[in-house]
Amino acid sequence: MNFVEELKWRGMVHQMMPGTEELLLKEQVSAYVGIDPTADSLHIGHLCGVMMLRHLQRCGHKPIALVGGATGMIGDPSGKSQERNLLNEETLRHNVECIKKQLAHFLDFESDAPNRAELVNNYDWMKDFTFLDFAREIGKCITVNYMMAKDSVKRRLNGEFQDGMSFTEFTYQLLQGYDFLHLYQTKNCKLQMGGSDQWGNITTGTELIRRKLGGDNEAFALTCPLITKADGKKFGKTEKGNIWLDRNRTTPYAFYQFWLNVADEDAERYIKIFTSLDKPTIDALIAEHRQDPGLRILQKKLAEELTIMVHSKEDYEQALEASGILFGKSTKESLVKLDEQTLLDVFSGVPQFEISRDLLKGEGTQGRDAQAHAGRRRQPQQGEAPKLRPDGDGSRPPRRQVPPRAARQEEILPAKGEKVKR
Ligand code: 383
Repeated sequence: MNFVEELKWRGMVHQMMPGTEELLLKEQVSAYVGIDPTADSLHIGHLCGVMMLRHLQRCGHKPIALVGGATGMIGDPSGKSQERNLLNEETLRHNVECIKKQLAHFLDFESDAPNRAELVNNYDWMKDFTFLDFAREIGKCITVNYMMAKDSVKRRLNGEFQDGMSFTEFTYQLLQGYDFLHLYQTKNCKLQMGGSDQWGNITTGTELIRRKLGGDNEAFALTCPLITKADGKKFGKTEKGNIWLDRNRTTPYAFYQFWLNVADEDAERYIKIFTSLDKPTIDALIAEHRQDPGLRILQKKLAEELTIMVHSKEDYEQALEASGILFGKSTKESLVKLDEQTLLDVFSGVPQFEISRDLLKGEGTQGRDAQAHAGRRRQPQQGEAPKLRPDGDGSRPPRRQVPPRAARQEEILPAKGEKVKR
């Protein structure tokens, strides 16, 4: 499989250095993508870089995932209009470990295949590099003029805010550049990839390799477009914030729902980028979807593939079942299986009221009385507007009658905030 061809039909090539395609056709190439440990979980904005590595491996090349234990201590100014606060070392160490675990979901790090993925941490080679050595060996190869011409720097100097940039952040591109040089020398890694925001940093690396090692040493760069949304809003965000890969931050149910709710136009783009389904399969899905977009064939497939890849088959099945709850399609058994957060996610945006357990169970209490006695009716809060959860037929959840009797013990979900299905 031709990697560049594969990326092109998936709409995943933004910029590419001349010669990149030829190199990939000529030999098995080691290529890397870097991720800074700014949080203890990846979010779906990171997935484009991760998917580039995944497609690379499927095409027979060798992926290297770099976790930026060192660069995370500095903070990449690319795309940022303001100086960032530094994270403390303990947080960074914790984040590195969490991200490492997540990456194992996407790439084969275990097999004996020659293109088995590798995981590296730039802290390992940066920690003993002294400032003086760095300034003499690396800083000397690149001019300040060259560094100042990068967008990430220019934006701070001439941009709207013009609030400048610390020397710390200014050095970032050189640190990332040095990683590329290091991986080029130690792992014969000739290609660095990333989102389009990384082009400047990646090319500082290819330039450093050329200047440090001489003109015969060529390294390459390939970036994918930053993911956008058809309505112009930011990709990967909901009212509640980022969509994370960690289930404690974003439940598999909320994750599943996110993909299920993307616009038709976006679904066509995302299914190519974020799944490994091949072209004939995707083309057929798109054709089928266009015949009756109301069936949401693409969104359902996208949500299924992503939930299984990031979480698991069981999580997908649970999310599917939970999605049926508001449509009266689920059983009591499936309700009881839900964890508390998923239950809350399912009901977010649905009008709620508070009621004491005693009143709910009370002898002779009628459901309607219970509702009348209920304290404050809890209206959806800001950002919790009732949402239509597509379940395929596009209909609203049917309105159900309140049962005119007290709730039986087994109908009260244990330790789950006492939610009952009415
Ligand atoms: C650090 C050291 C390297 C090479 C890269 C890095 C990290 C890089 C960066 N990347 C972003 C991040 O970590 O900041 N300087 O959040 C994001 N990536 C990927 C992709 C993306 C970029 O991890 O465009 C989105 O996810 O490149 O913003 O030697």
